[in-house]
Amino acid sequence: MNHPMDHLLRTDRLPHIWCPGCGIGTIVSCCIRAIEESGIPEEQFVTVSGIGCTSRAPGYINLDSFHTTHGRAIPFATGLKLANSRLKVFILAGDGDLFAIGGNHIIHAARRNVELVVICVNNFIYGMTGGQVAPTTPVGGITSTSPYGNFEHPFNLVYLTAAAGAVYVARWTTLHVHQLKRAIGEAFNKRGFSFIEVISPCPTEYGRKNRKARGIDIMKYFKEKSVIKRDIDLSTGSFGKLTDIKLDGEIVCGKFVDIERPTYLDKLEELKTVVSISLK
Ligand SMILES: Cc1ncc(C[n+]2csc(CCOP(=O)(O)OP(=O)(O)O)c2C)c(N)n1
Ligand code: SF4
Repeated sequence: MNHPMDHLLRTDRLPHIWCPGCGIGTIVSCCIRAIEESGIPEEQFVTVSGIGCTSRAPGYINLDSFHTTHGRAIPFATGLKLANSRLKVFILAGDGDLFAIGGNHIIHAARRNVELVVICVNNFIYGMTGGQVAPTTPVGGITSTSPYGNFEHPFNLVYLTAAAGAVYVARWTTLHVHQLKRAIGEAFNKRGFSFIEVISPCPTEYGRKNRKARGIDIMKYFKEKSVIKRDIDLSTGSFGKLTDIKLDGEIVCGKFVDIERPTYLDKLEELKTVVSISLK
């Protein structure tokens, strides 16, 4: 029997590679539902990924899609947007991809306000390559390269992108499917750089080492520990209530930035006008 969303999946590529209990499939489902509900013609959407388990997602989505090298999804996507400003370009990438090797690109794309939607699958680890420590691994988290517990301070991804200049910033878990779908839809309608962090289970590499070996154990943790806060506005500097994610600690979810400011292409057009007038 066909599913109403089948036309947005490359069903000939299925079954997918993800482990049982992995959260990436849920995120793909939220993306394609948001596309469907957005009313924006499907042919305007393009999806780009880097590398890692997450990066397989665009391979399963039936849109124009590109699987680039580790860390380079954002510069590639920026090129697409600059070449054709009508495109709705969204990136699906891992926390390791976006904030380790590609860490430089994400802060500059946010600073420039390039119109992109970045959906970061944060599973607290490098999933595909054997569960190494990531820039998001909570302090004390066990990974294959931190067997006695991670001692490095992790990035708080929503602080970082808000501080860099993103016009839309939100965090949800894979438990919050309605909120996540709505956030992706809102981001598709923003002019500028949007960032959505999705806290997602990796039972195989992260869960197994941290007393949550099944996807359901991690979903229970999300249910018990996630707190939706509606009164945090990172664009005005009300940072106090948004704590870092600690091992087994609270996960503060919500929309933290939703502002307007000129995009990179707006500024470029403005400059072209100024230059053409001054050359006359
Ligand atoms: C330039 C480059 N460096 C390193 C790698 C090896 N590599 C492949 S996937 C990966 C980790 C990806 O982790 P993350 O982005 O968190 O994605 P996940 O697998 O957890 O979804 C690494 C280091 C690579 N493929 N290319
Ligand atoms: S290793 Fe982790 S992130 Fe990768 S497919 Fe398996 S559960 Fe998902």
